[in-house]
Amino acid sequence: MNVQEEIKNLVETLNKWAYEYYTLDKPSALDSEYDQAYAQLLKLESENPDLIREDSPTQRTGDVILSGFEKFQHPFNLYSLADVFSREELTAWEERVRKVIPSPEYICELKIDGLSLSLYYENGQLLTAATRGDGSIGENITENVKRIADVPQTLQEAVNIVVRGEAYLPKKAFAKLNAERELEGLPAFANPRNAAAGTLRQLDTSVVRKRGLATFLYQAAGEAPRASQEEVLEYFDELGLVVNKERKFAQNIDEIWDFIEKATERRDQLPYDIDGVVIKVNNLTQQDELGFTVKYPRWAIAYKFPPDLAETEILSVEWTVGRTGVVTPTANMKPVSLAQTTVSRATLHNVDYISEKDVRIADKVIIYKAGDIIPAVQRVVIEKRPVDSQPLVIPSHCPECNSELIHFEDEVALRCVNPLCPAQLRERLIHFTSRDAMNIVGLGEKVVTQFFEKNLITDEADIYHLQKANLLELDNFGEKSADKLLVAIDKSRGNSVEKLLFGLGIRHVGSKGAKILAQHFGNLNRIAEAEVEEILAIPTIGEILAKAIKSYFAQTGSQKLIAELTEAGLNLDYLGGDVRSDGVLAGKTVVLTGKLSSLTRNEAKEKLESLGATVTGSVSKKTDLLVAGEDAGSKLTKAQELGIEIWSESDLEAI
Ligand code: 0OX
Repeated sequence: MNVQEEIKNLVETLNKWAYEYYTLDKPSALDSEYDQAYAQLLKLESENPDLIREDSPTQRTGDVILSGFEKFQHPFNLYSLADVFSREELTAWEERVRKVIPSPEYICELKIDGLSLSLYYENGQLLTAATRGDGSIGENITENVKRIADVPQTLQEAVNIVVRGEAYLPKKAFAKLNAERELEGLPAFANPRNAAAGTLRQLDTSVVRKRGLATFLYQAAGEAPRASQEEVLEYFDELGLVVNKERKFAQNIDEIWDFIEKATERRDQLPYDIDGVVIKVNNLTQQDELGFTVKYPRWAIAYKFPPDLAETEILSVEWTVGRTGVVTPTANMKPVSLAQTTVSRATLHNVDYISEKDVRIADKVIIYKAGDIIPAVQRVVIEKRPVDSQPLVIPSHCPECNSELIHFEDEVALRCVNPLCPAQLRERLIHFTSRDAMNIVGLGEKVVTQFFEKNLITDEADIYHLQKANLLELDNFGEKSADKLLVAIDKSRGNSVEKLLFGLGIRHVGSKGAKILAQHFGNLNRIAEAEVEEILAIPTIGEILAKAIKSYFAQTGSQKLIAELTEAGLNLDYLGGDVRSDGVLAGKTVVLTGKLSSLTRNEAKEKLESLGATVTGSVSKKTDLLVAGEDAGSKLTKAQELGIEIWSESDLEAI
């Protein structure tokens, strides 16, 4: 077998396995077999780049940074659904249907609480994916949708078809994402739907891939490929598109209601969020007869679930200090069952929230799960408030170190600004060792807390001076675990610097921001010395972050810590590989436009980046250089107007 054939075989086998895994839910290969075949394909492709096939699974995982999303005009108006909230309203709709179609057959589907999107396939290839937008104009999110694992790049048949469906974040992926965001000091997403929406609007496609979005497709837009909704769904399944299996025929309102009741009961056990049930007339000719109102189809309706509520009592309010000094209130409540879990704590967010809700000790409150996950207070039952009730006392001093708390004007948060506050230090250390930061395996929250309590570490640099004897002082620590931890600590010295930068816990600096800064400057000392303007020259970095960096490194405490970490042998360079801080375009912001002939756009981008440039999508005052290929249009004109340096493709090649 020649290489070309071997590549073809591998691509076909891997695509088949992916189809079985994601669509049929019946994998025929082990994960390790898949990984092995994938690695072999990668190897052959890197040795024979001209034999890389468009349908290769490796082409789906390559990531890019997008500059934004273009508007997308849908060729058909994408209707949304009318909502009903009660059996009465639903019955009224069903009776209206019956006036036109005397004995309709309905199909009941779960209403997935995600984000509506449409996929455009031509000759079986995914060409474009767009959000619904206002139903007429959406956004082109093709690159991101290509990173959703269960969306086939190639259908099982080479057809032209437009499909609509929902992209959603499974509950498990949502919980994992929020746990990670908490570690990064980023606000948690309120619910999986918001998280899915935020993910689809990511400019860094690698983020989309990692977050684990999934889809359910439920409608053919434009000309229908089959005669009924059920047949359309079966056809989607044959094509390799994921359809929800939880659907049922119904002949009348009782059968519809039965499906709704069962869905209500099963809702919490489903691995994804649903917010209701969609009922559709099954026969597509009958759908046409019913037609549309100005906004909605008459042949379908959404029954929306009422929110789950429970009443309980506030027992106490606890204030905890996070690593950035933010002091957050949490209510302890009488345990109560809510949406199938027992709830005894609810976040009260911040001082503004407390005064807005006027929550008091001993109040009876109605609680719900924000986004079906996080318990929150909907309202106080004022008529049940005890007569002697008093507003909550907002602490004036830190519950851990007793220093005065500050309520900055531009913030809702209450802050402990004592840099030596033990709670902050402990939380900072936990953050420093966490996976996206220094990733010291074996040095999690419990171990850090023990070291901290035994006074063995007081700041980040102390971690690197721990001795085996210190480790053996800890509970459940023997020779083996001590040696292992020492190796993990030592290994972290060699991390690429973005991990350290993120681990320092600088306000507003998440792991992504840290990476961008590290890539751009190449070394921690260069970041520490950079002026706000220099940092702002990076297009994706805003003023808040730039100022936060400047003010962090201006503090003597930070300078001392960096000196100690340097002394302890930590690597301060960006090791990501391809970016050279000493390249001829180091620190320059470059835009590529027009058609290139000798390089692909990606190759040109890689070349520019290897010369130290940051490549962005639009020309602005911040642009240093425009590389213009053939037929360059408005970007070239704008660059000329702004007096920006312009290179041709051959200028770039000449370097
Ligand atoms: C859902 C869902 C949404 C589409 C256009 C007319 C009928 N969120 O799960 N919409 C539809 O169908 C609409 N079906 C669904 N299952």
